[in-house]
Amino acid sequence: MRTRAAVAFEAGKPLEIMDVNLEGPRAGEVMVEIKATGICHTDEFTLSGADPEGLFPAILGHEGAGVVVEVGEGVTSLKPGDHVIPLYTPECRECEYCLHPRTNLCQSIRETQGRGVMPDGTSRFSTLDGDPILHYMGCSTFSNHTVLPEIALAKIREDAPFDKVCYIGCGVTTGIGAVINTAKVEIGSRAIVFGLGGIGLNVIQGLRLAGADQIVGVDVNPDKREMAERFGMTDFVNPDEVEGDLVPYLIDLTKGGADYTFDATGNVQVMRAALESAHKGWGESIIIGVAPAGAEISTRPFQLVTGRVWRGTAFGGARGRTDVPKIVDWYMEGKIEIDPMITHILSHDEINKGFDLMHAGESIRSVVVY
Ligand code: NAD
Ligand code: DAO
Ligand code: ZN
Ligand code: ZN
Repeated sequence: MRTRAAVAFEAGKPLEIMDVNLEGPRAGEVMVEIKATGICHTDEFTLSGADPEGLFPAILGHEGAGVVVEVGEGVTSLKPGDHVIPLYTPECRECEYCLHPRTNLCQSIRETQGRGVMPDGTSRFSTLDGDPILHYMGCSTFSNHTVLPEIALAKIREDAPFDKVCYIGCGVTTGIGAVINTAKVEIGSRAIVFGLGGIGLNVIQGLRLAGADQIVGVDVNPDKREMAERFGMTDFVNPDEVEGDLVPYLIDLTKGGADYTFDATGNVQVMRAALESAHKGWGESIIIGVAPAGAEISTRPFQLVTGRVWRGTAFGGARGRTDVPKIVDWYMEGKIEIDPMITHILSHDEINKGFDLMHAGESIRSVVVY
């Protein structure tokens, strides 16, 4: 079939909105009509060329929601008409990783997904001239229709609005999951969140949900303060306004260091500050941000010898097919909020504007509605 997609032909160039060919689903695959897609910082990371694994030409987008239109041979868990959220971290429920209780990093299709192809090693997308176009993070939600493996789709309730729950496909789950699944924050904890963007705000609402007593937000952009307060931030720190070093200031503010700190910036200096502002003896620092190609983190090993813990998290430690439908329920039941964070709604043709808004620091989440 033909569908309309925003294609990334080259790093650093705007996406081109065009008709492309999409082959139907093969065995174990599902075709989905995407109804809405969020533009995440990670799409920009790839488009800008900072992603060492970035491939072109490709159809980017990994945060979306839509409806199943066709299922391939052997697909048993989904049928046409089902509402779904694509998963860039699949859940096969069979591989060594899925069976291990301490990770969500299903590896069953990791190698082919990383090469921008389906598990059989081929792409379903091509230009109208027949040149192949690659998939992205196994999702390619910047296309009106896409094909994914069955294990990379979470079935969700049908009354959930696509233009809101698409954000659960990455930002919401990553932020809330980092608190609940990775850090396992306890009631009464003190926490610091570095970076109050689309991920950091969800860390903040996760901390509120977990019952944290003190939630410090750190951002160089003072415009992020208001929204973060709305989601539960108790103290705001702009590093540019702190006299002297940031880390001792934060340790003082949290009465000895935070029980949990989170990096949601992708900046390696910030990651170091996050680790070092965690409490001596027990503080844990969780890296969420994705750093540019070749970047390295550093600290004095004594920081770890004296009891601080450095961790990372992908997709908030969530097992997508199991956890994403539950997070959709939390949203529908009013336990979590999404609407205020969706600051811009765009048409498919306006998708590049979403990247401009992100660069300007003017959006939290731009959502493209098809
Ligand atoms: P964003 O651009 O919306 O937010 C980043 C925020 O950090 C901005 O508000 C910015 O002002 C702030 N910031 C930048 N430099 C800072 C500094 N030196 N000190 C304090 N604040 C600073 O980005 P986002 O969508 O929230 O994503 C954040 C990071 O998370 C990115 O690196 C993204 O790639 C990554 N990410 C990781 C996962 C995962 O599974 N681990 C998933 C999605 C996104
Ligand atoms: O299993 O080796 C692996 C990699 C899994 C990819 C996880 C990516 C998480 C960070 C990227 C941010 C996605 C928006
Ligand atoms: Zn994302
Ligand atoms: Zn698996």
